[in-house]
Amino acid sequence: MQFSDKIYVAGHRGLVGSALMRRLEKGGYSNIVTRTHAELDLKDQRAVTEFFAQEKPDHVFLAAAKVGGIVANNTYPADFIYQNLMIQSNVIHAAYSNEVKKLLFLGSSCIYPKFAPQPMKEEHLLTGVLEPTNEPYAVAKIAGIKMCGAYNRQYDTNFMSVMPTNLYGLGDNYDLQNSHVMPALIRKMHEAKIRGDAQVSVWGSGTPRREFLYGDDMADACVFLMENRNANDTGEFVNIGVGEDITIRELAERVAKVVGFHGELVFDSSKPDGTPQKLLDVTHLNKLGWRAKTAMDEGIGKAYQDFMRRYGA
Ligand code: GFB
Repeated sequence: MQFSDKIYVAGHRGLVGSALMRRLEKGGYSNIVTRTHAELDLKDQRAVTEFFAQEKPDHVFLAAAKVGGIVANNTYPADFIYQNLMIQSNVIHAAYSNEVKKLLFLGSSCIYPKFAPQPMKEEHLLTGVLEPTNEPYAVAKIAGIKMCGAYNRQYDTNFMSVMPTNLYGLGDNYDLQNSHVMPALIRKMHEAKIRGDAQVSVWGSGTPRREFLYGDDMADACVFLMENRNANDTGEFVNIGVGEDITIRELAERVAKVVGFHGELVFDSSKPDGTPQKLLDVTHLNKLGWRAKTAMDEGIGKAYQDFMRRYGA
């Protein structure tokens, strides 16, 4: 990726997309093209085709997606499969048609089977049944990986796919129903502290294990791969994670400490647990030359500061 190259960041206002913008600008890239959702609906094939023909980007970060936590996935399965299939199909095909030099497609660690061996290696894809709460989303993301691979095979394109673990950080979604666990806990604990509540409700049993990667680390990994690696080096796709996980109970305790909530955690068994464990094997990524840098407590602290800046009372 050259400094003069035109880079399209699809989804530049999202958690990963906004981190990509910060990382690219810091890295000296200035020829970046973006469109808001209102300006360009990525589900609209004609609009995407016109946009690519007009802008002719050299590099594409495909970070636009319909995303959400466990309950959002479970409540809006049609939206998750339809929107993601449309967005990624339109962008990947337009990237091929317009001779984009390199594209990076962002997936998710939920592509792996519900009971995949842990830590999950890239080779575990499609070796078992998926977790039902997010199966439609996972199927869309698997289609994205396979689409990039198919275009590389048939058309000799250079489309890479990366599968991040659970992400958190600046610009996250703090909606109490639809968000992921980290932002939900930050908000719940902050509000409980302000109100002086004695308890905070944590969904599920608290026993599922999850791995958390800071959004700016994720962006750094994506730019590293775009700058230094090609689809031939990455294989079908690469996991992006930290290589360590914790239980949801441990996560809640850590967030409570950072936020300063000293009350009790109450586990709500009416809410789903989802996959029992999601830990990525990051050997492949480490061999390609990248590892995560942000310690979890530091990352939670920065996310909390960002929450306070945006919503704080
Ligand atoms: O982050 P999360 O919604 O997604 O939930 P998944 C992780 C775990 O945290 C689950 C528990 O066991 C939840 O029950 N949890 C506890 C909470 N309290 C809360 C809360 O207040 N809010 C939320 N949201 N969870 C998603 C997938 O799975 O992960 C997506 O549905 C995507 O497809 C994403 O892959 C990264 O890790 O279970």
